[in-house]
Amino acid sequence: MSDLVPVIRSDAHLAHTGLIELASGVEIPCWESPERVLAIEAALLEDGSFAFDDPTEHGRAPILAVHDAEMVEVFEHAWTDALAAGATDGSRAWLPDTFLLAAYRGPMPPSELPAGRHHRLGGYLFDTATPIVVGTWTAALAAVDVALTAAERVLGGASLAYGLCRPPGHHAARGMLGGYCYFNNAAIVAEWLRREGGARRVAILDIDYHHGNGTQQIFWERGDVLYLSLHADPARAYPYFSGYAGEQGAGDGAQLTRNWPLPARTGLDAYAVALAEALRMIVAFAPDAPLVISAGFDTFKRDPIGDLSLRTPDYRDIGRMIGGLGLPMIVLQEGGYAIHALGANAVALLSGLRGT
Ligand code: Q9C
Ligand code: ZN
Repeated sequence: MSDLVPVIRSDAHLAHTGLIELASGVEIPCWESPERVLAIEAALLEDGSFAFDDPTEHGRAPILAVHDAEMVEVFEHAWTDALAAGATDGSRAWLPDTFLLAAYRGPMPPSELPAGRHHRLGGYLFDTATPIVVGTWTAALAAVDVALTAAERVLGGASLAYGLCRPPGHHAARGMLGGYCYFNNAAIVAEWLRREGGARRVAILDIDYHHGNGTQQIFWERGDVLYLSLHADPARAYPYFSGYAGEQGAGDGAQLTRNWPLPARTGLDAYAVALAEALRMIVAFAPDAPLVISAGFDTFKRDPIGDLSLRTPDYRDIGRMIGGLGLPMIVLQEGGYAIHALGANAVALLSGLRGT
């Protein structure tokens, strides 16, 4: 237990800075900022139990195993097309004017497409929280490499590895970006464990404050991937349109999605009851791969966009509960916006997971 925990991190995220986001129609600084990762890195370094490493490149195949190829292409070229068209002077993030909802065309056949891929991006967004800047594509690719490199460390024998992903991933669906997420790092790892890691059954436990709509969508009909999520009740919380208790998967994936929508101000006691249920489902599913954990600290009592009430020491208890499964674990960073507490919360969770 004295082994250092591998932490995979990259500087590529630093160039992904959106500047502003819209909150209830008001322009505010982006909560999802580079400082989040810097704060976590500083705390892990200070703790001394962690060994930092950069990711290795895995190319596009693992991404295309999960995401729509056209979406990936449009995302890759949105920034340069916007620049080339004079649609941005490069000083601010790009966001499309229009979002292509199913209701736009109704009974009409699909329309022809605009020439610029920055405009086409509007066919793949579900909110305004995925700003595109010059470093966004590179950062999103690096976050996937961070996640896959962490997975490789665990397959290589580490009982726990932490992928310090930024941007996060769990709101990105097969053909849709949103919620600060571009590529679904956790889903890509789960699919990669199936295709390249020799696994037959992979479980994903999502403890971010928000429902992981993207991960749920990607594996909705899959009999080989269990998706479990504890999150704020979407009746009041983002992303609003998924994460209700009745959503439990379909087809081969029937009963292999499960959601625990939580009331405002949920603290450790009620959280632990839901978590224990989720852990029992993981045991029953009997994964033969490392557990993939989508870890968000926006469940923290003082998170600026959350309303749950977990405190720093609670993350150690949560970690101990999950670690009690005895499964190897790949922890991937999702949300968490209380910058001053992110480092302590990450140290607490990871310490609990490794049983200290
Ligand atoms: N006023 C993750 O935590 N906007 N994404 C919320 C609140 C988007 C959160 C607005 C929140 C996305 C990975
Ligand atoms: Zn979140």
